Amino acid sequence: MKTSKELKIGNPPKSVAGFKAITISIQQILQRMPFLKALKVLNKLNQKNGTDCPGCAWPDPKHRSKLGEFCENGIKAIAEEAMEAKASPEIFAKYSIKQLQEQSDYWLGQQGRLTHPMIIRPNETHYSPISWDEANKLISKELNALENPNEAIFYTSGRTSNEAAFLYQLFVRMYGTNNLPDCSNMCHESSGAALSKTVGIGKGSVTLNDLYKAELILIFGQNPATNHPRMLVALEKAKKNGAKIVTINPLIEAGLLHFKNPQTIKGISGIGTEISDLYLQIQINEDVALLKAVLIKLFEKATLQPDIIDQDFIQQKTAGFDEFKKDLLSNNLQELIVRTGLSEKDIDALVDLIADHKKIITCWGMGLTQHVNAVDNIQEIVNLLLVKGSIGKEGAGTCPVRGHSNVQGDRTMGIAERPSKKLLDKISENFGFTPPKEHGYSVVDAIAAMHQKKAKVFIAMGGNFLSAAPDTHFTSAALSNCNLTVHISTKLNRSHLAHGKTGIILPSMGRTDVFEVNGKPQFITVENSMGVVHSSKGTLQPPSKFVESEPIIVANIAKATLKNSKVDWDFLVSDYNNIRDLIGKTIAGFDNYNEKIKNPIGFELPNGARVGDFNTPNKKANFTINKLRNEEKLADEFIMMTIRSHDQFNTTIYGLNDRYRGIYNGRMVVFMNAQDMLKKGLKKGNKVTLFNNYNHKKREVSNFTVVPYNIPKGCVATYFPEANPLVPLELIAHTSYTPSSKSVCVKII
Ligand SMILES: Nc1nc2c(c(=O)[nH]1)N[C@H]1C(S)=C(S)[C@@H](COP(=O)(O)OP(=O)(O)OC[C@H]3O[C@@H](n4cnc5c(=O)[nH]c(N)nc54)[C@H](O)[C@@H]3O)O[C@H]1N2
Ligand SMILES: Nc1nc2c(c(=O)[nH]1)N[C@H]1C(S)=C(S)[C@@H](COP(=O)(O)OP(=O)(O)OC[C@H]3O[C@@H](n4cnc5c(=O)[nH]c(N)nc54)[C@H](O)[C@@H]3O)O[C@H]1N2
Ligand code: SF4
Ligand SMILES: [Mo]
Repeated sequence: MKTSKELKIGNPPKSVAGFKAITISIQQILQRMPFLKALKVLNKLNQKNGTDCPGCAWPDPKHRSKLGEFCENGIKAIAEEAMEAKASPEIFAKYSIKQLQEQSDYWLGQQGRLTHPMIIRPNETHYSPISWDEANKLISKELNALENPNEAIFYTSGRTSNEAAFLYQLFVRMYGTNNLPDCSNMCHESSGAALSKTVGIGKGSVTLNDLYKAELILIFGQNPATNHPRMLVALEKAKKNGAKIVTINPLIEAGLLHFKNPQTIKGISGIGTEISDLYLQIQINEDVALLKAVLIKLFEKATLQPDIIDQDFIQQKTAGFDEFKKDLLSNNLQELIVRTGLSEKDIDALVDLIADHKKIITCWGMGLTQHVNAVDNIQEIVNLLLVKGSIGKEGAGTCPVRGHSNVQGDRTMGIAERPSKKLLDKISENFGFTPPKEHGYSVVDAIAAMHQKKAKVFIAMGGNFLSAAPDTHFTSAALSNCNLTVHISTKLNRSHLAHGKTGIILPSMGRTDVFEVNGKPQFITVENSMGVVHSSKGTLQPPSKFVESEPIIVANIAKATLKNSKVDWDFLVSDYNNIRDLIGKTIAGFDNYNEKIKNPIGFELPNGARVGDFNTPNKKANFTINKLRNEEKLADEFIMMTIRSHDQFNTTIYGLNDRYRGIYNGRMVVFMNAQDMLKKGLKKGNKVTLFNNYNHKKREVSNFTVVPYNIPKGCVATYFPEANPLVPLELIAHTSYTPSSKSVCVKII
C-alpha cells in the first residue's frame, strides 16, 4: 500500500460481498504470506477442531460450508496476524520512539510480528532486547515495590483465550486488586449493564437457530457487512425462512441493503438477497425516542387489537409494567417523532411489523452502546421485547453482537473490575485466599488514575490501549506517567510508543500459532457471541522461538511476583487441561470442561433468559424507565459518531480503503450531509478542522477531508481511532462508564 496515493471519493456500492470479496481477500493474504502457508491456515479456519477466527465473535454454524467457513475480514485478520514480516530487534534498533511515533498505524502493523521481549529504560530513545527472565524479574520488582496493589492496572483485550484470561484474573486477585479494566468497558459494557438488570444475564439470549426461526429482526446501530460479515449469511437464511428485517441506522450501510453470499454459487454469480425490508435513517442517539414512539403507538393500536401485546407474558414473567407504561404515556408523541428525524409513515410501518409478529429478535452493536444514555437504549429495547413476550422462546430475544473473538469468554472467566460476590466466593473456596472485594478501575477510571499518578504500573494482555481509549493525548500522558508499562502483544502498536519510565513489550503467540508444552500439543478455548464455548488450535510455526503463549507469560509473571503462592503455576501450564479443570471448579457452566470441550462444535453455556428464566433479584424480567438523549448541542455543532472502515480491525489498519462507503486511499475523512455542507460553504474534498470544548478544554483534529454522504442533517461520521482525540474522557455512559464515542459534539471549520 502506497500512502502517497491521493484520497479518492467514490459512490458506495448497492450490494456487498460477491466475487469481489473473494478476490480482495486473496490479494490481502498473498501480499502478506506465501500461497502454501495461506492455504494451510485457511483450510482449518473455523472448521471443527480447527482455528477459531481471530476476527469477530460471530458464531460458527453447526454445518460448515465446504467453500470455506469464513469471510473477507476473517481472512484479513488471519493475514495480519500470521504475516511473514517480523518486527524484530533490528526494527527497534533502526527507529527511535520518536521516529516510530511519526509513522501511521498501518505502517506500524506492516512491520510484522513481534519476535523478542523488548525493553526501553528511563531516558533511552530505543527499545532493545531483554531476556524473559530479566523482564519477569523487573515486572515483579515494580509490582512488589508499590505501596498498594491498587496502584497497578491490568488491562485485557478480547482476543485472549479462556485459559489465559482465567490465569490472569487469578494472578491479579492473588496480587491483591480488582483493577481489571477490559476492552468491553469501551464496547458492550452498556449491554451487559442493561441486560443483567432487566433479564438477569449480561449476554444475549439468542442462538443462530433462533435467528433462522425469527419472524422479525431489528438491527440497531450495527454494520455487519464489515464487522460481522457472516451475520449476513444468517440474515439471508432468516429471510429465506420468511423473516422481515428492519435496519435502524443513521447511515445507509451497503451491506444492509443487498448481499451476495460468496459461499454460494448463486452469490458468486451475482444474485443476492435484499436484506432490509425497512430502513430507518435515524438521527444519532435518538433510538430511545424512536422506541418510545413505537411503544406508544403499539399501545394505541392494542386498544383495538389487544393480542398484539403479550398480556400473559407481562403478567407472569415481568415486573414494573404499570410504572413503565405510565411514564411512557407521559411523553409527547409528536415531539418524540420530531427528535428521530424520521417520517411518521416510516415509524408506522415499523409499528405494523412489530404488531403483526410474535417472534422478534433485536440485534445491536456500537451504535447503541457508545452514548451517554447507552444503557437506556438497550433497556428500552428490552421493554419492547417484554411487551411482545419476545424473549425466552424460540426465534425471539436479545442479540448484542459482540466484537472481539473472545471478549465474552474473557468476562465469563472473571476479567471484571466489578466482580460478582459469587465469583469471589468461588475463588476464595478453591484457592484458599480472600480475593479483594473493592471494585477496581474501568478503562476511563484507569486513565484518570494514571494521569493523577495514583496508578503507577500498567500491564496489558493484548490490545492497543492508547489508540482504543478516548482522549488520545490525555491517555498518552497518563501512560507516560507510569513507572512501568508492559504490553503482551502480537504486533507493534501505538501503545508501545507511549511507554512509562520503563516500557516492556512481551511477544505473544496468536490464534494461528501451533504450540506444544513438553511435547504435547495444546489447544485453547473461546466463547462466541452466542455463548457457545469451543476449542481452537493453530497450524503455523510461531514467528520466533522467543515468542510465548499467553498462559505461560501470565504464569511466569505470577511465579516471579507472588511470594508463597498456593497455586502451582508450572503444573497449570504443563498441560492446559489442568487450567480447564480449575475453570470447571470455579466458573458456573464449566463443570466437566475437559470432557465437554471434546465435542467438535463445542457446548452451550446455560442462559436463563434464553428459556424464560430470569435470574434477577426478583426472578422477573424488569421493565425500566429510560432517558432520552439530553446532552446539549449548540446550533453550530454537529453530533459526531466514530466508526470502523471496511479495512481495519479496531486499531489495526489493514488498508486505507472503505469500499462499502466509496472511500479509497485515506482515512482522515468526515462524512457530512450535503445540505449541511452547503450551509457551511464546504465542498467535497475541502480540508477541515474538527474541535470541541467540553469542560472548557479544547480538543482538536485537523486535515480531515469533507465527504458528502447520505447521513442525517446535523450528524457527521469519522473513523476510529483517528478521531479519538475528540472524545472527552468524562463523556461516558451512566452505569456502564463506556466512552460516548458515537455522540461527540464537534464544530467544523
Ligand atoms: N472487520 C472488522 N470487524 C470487527 C471490528 C473491526 O474493527 N473490523 N471490530 C470488532 C469489535 S471490537 C466490535 S465491538 C464490533 C463493532 O461492530 P459495529 O457495532 O458494527 O461497529 P461500528 O463501526 O462502530 O458501527 C456502528 C454502527 O452504528 C451506527 N450508529 C452510530 N450511531 C448510532 C445511533 O445513535 N443509533 C443507531 N441506530 N445507529 C448508530 C453507525 O452508522 C454504524 O453503522 O465489530 C467487531 N468486528
Ligand atoms: N472512538 C472510538 N473508540 C473506540 C471504539 C469506537 O467505536 N470508537 N470502539 C471500542 C471498542 S468496541 C473496542 S473493543 C476497543 C478495542 O480496543 P483493543 O482491544 O485494546 O484494541 P485492538 O485494536 O483490538 O488491539 C490490537 C492489538 O492487540 C494485539 N493483539 C492482537 N491479537 C493478539 C493476541 O492474540 N494476543 C495478544 N496478547 N495480543 C494480541 C496486537 O498487538 C494489536 O496491535 O476500542 C474501543 N475504542
Ligand atoms: S464473521 Fe467474524 S468470525 Fe466469522 S470469519 Fe468473518 S471475521 Fe471471522
Ligand atoms: Mo468491541
